Order: sequence, then structure tokens, then C-alpha cells
Amino acid sequence: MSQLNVTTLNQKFAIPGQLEFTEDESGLIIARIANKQALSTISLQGAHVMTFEPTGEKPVIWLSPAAKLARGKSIRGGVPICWPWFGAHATDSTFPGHGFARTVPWQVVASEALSNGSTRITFELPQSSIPAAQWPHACRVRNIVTVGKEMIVELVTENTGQAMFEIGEALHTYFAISDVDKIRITGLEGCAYLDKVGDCQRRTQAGAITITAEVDRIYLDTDSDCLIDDSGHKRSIRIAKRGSRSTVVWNPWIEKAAKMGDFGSDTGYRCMVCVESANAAENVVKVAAGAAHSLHVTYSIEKAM
Ligand code: TA6
Repeated sequence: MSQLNVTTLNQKFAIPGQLEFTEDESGLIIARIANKQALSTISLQGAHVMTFEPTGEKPVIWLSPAAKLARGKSIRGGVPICWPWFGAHATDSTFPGHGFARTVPWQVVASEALSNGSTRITFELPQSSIPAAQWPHACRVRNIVTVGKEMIVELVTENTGQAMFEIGEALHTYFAISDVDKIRITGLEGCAYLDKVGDCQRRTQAGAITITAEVDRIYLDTDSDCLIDDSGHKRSIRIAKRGSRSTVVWNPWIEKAAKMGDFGSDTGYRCMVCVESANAAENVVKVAAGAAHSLHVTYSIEKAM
């Protein structure tokens, strides 16, 4: 089934006053949600949430000012979907880092105006977007995004084949912060983590996380909520997850951000932090034949007292 064009998408799935589809100058199709509770934009490529801004609030999600929308290219910022592996592929270095899901076309299969005033849109990864050489398994993958006062992103993997398969995954979410000096991340105290800065030493988190250099950590065996306490914005962002046993915390800091070249400015790294709800490293998920696995995350704002 080929990708629907903007006209057909609007005929089938637009919701007057809440959801419409437009085509970006890059040729990518964007779902635009504007309801009474929030604004959000989502690229159909990668079913990639790019922005989320609750009404009367500062943006919750960070999108690089230099983010390039281009076919087949990952977008810097938003909520990239890492699937069906996290990080480098286990055996083939020619396969894309973080899997292929975030750079291929997804399709819209449903849209809904919910009674609580939020808007839900469901994306599905079509078989035609799955490179068989990289992923020779029968599956159905959906990303279900609900936008209101809070945002819910649910990545559902169904095994429609005859044999178990194993996935690594992450909602690799970039959060908008006032300044990297003004935040602390709580919820991971006492957790073991793999420190990817250096040689992947296994360490234990002592106290809240603050960021004063490159941080790239996979926290293991944790299903806790995380809070990004931001004294500059006088708010906390709560990340409440289900179906995820890993949490990744990442800030590239100065050199790595400069090398990546798409953080917008030499201080772009100061405006963001990634807290990713994942199943990575030893937390990869086995999905039995006929079974389904859900990674479900709710993003909400709590105002500082
Ligand atoms: O989740 C952290 C991480 O794995 C970092 O190591 C860094 O590579 C980051 O993801 C961004 O990866 P990307 O492929 O989006 O540039």
C-alpha cells in the first residue's frame, strides 16, 4: 500500500479544528494537531513527534533549530523511535544506528477526537518500509500518539510470525530545558547503569543526576518515573513509563554536539536533555509468536510550588 498523499490523508483522517496534514517543503508529510489543550507536529516519516506544547506552557519537547527534514534522514530532536534495536546493530555495523524505524515512511491508520479534549492519531509501519535483510520477521508495529494537556506515546510491537523475536527499542525523547545548569533528573537513584562515555563501565547512580559534561548512560532494570526538575522554567517534566526496563540519559555536551553539527548553535546542547524510555542492552524484549509488547510513556508538566 503506497503512502497516501496530503489530500487523501485529510479526507480520511483530518479532524476539523484539531488535526490536519500538510506537506513540508522537504516533501515530508506532517500531521499538525492544534486542540484546546496543546499543539503538536508529527512527521509521518518515522511517526516522529517533533513538537509538543501544552496550551499556556513552554514547549516540552526540544527540536533542534537546525533539524533537517529530509527523506531517509533522522530528525534531531522530538521523539525519535529507535526500533528494532537500540544503538549499533549487534552484528552488522552497516545497519543504521538505532534501527531503521525512524527514517522510513509510516502510514496513518486512525485518528480520534477523545472525549477529554485530546487528539489521538495512530501510525503503522507498513511491511513495504521494513528492510527484510535487516528485519526478516513478520510483525505489526504501531505508534499511537495522544496529544492533550499531557502527551502519551505508545509503541506497540506485535509478533505475527511463527517464532519468537527480540527487540531493542527506545522513545529517544529530547526535552526542552531552560539551561543544562538549572536541571536535575530524579528517579534513577541507586540504579545500575552502563556509562557509554568511555568504555561502558557499569556504575551505580548516587543521588540525582546533574549534567556538567557529556552524559550517555543506559540505566538498567528500572521502571521508575523520572522527573526533570528545571529551576529555570520553574517546572518539572514527568516521564511515566510502562513496558520499559531501561532509561537512557544523554547530553552530548560541547564537542560531541559540535561534531554532530545539527544542534543549531554552539550552545544548542544547553537547551536539551534526552531521557529515553527504552529496552536496551540486557533489557531487550523477547516477543513470543502471536504476542504483543507495548512501550507506553506519558509526558506531563508539574509546576514548581
Ligand atoms: O541515546 C543516546 C545515544 O545513543 C548517544 O550515544 C548518541 O548517539 C545519541 O543516541 C544520538 O544518536 P543519533 O543516531 O540520533 O545521532
